[in-house]
Amino acid sequence: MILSKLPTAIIGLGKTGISIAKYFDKNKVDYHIYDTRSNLIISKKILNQIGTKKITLGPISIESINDHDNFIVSPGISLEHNFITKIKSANKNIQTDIDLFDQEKRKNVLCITGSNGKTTVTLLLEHILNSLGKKAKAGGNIGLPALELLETNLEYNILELSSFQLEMTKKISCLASLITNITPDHLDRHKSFENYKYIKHKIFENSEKQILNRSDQNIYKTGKNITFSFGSDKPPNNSSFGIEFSKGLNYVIKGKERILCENEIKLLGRHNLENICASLAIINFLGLDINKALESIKDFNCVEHRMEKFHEKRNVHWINDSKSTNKDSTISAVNALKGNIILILGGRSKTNNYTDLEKIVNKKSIYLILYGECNQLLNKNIKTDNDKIVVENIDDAVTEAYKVANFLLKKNKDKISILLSPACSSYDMYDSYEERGRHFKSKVIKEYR
Ligand code: UMA
Ligand code: ADP
Repeated sequence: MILSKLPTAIIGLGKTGISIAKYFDKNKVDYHIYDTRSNLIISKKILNQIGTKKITLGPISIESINDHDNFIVSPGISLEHNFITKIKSANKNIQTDIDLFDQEKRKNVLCITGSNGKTTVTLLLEHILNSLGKKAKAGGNIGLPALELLETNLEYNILELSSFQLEMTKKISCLASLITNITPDHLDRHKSFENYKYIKHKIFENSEKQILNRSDQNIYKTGKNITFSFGSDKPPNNSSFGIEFSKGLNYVIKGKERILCENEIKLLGRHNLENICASLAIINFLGLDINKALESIKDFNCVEHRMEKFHEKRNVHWINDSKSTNKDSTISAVNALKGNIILILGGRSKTNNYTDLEKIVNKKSIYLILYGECNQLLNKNIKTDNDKIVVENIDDAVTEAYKVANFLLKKNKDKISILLSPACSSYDMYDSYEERGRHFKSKVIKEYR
């Protein structure tokens, strides 16, 4: 509830800011939008909707801060930003769109966070629930702002929440919540791993049920029961899910029973079996039909830019995993593949510590192509006797990867995977990981179809 005679300030004129403006228009709340980018080009559609009088671009002055009591802040804006510090020291109220969503008291809210696998679990859950005839929709970090979910009557509201969104959120109440896993990420913004872990755990605070990942030491076990848990080990009870490896194949198990084999699904890799376990743990908690859920999982396709096998010719398989923006997701990606692997890494680095990745590169004899802003840093930090080629950009990476593939084709008959799983953000050369992934795919299709 916004209780103030002054207009509410919305900070950020991106997807979130626009969704808040729409929500306020509907609820007749007066507002003013700020965006610190002076050169932001605002589309005609947005100008018509909001009007120039309600928008201020450029640095936010102290006078403007005094014009408001309440500030609704977009996730891209860090707590460290100097105007956030000023707003805080002026004792003003700071909230997020997720707080506004919470105040609507929607029933059956399911919240997902984690370092890797958020989007896959969120979309899997949406897919399973819809296949079971339940009206469910996913929003939040996945791209559709949370407030847009309010436009439809839903049986289940699924929220993918990032650490950016959770950081400034005061309260999100839900029926069940889940942290897929926690490994260091976004530490440039959150400063320490401890703080990042704390922010991720905020998702559990007002959740009726916490669905726990038993195998992840970074997820606090609160002492509450661990029924409806998931993990990569054997489950402790019949309402929990895990993974078992037998005779060359991985299986999803419920209690002691094998319920799904990796060769029955379209998703690649053991990490995706973990994502399936996470989704099934929620479905089981909701008391829904697990057998029907398993059937729907079998026709769930990979999500674009996540282990997306988009081209195959002469035993060379091209895979776009551009969403892999940290080294842990790249480790999962290479673990998912058999045969020869040519790995394209690069972009804007988030760390100097590539020890775990270096180990797996050597263990699996992976050929490396290093591109982008951190190509030299990767070259220095990943030591290997295998071939390592340093290039400037994705186009050159594709050309070099294909040369290595041709060399391998002459040498042995094993399957060859050329994998873009960069372990770094895309911001050195692209606006998003999607743009990077699309560029990669179009270059490959243009040259090697
Ligand atoms: N802005 C400022 N000052 C700043 C920073 C940003 O004014 O210091 C302005 C920008 O100029 C821009 C606006 O804020 O106009 C953008 O806001 P935003 O960066 O919060 O982005 P939105 O368009 O609102 O999108 C956000 C999420 N973006 C981020 O968290 C960076 C989207 O997640 C999310 O899909 C969307 O809300 C809907 O909920 C994207 C993302 O990259 C996909 N997420 C990160 C990730 O997945 O790793 C966390
Ligand atoms: P997020 O939304 O958390 O970024 P995604 O589902 O989009 O997660 O997957 C991002 C990347 O992480 C993909 O490249 C994928 O290969 C990898 N990944 C997905 N699920 C997991 C998991 N459970 N554990 C480790 N890595 C994963």
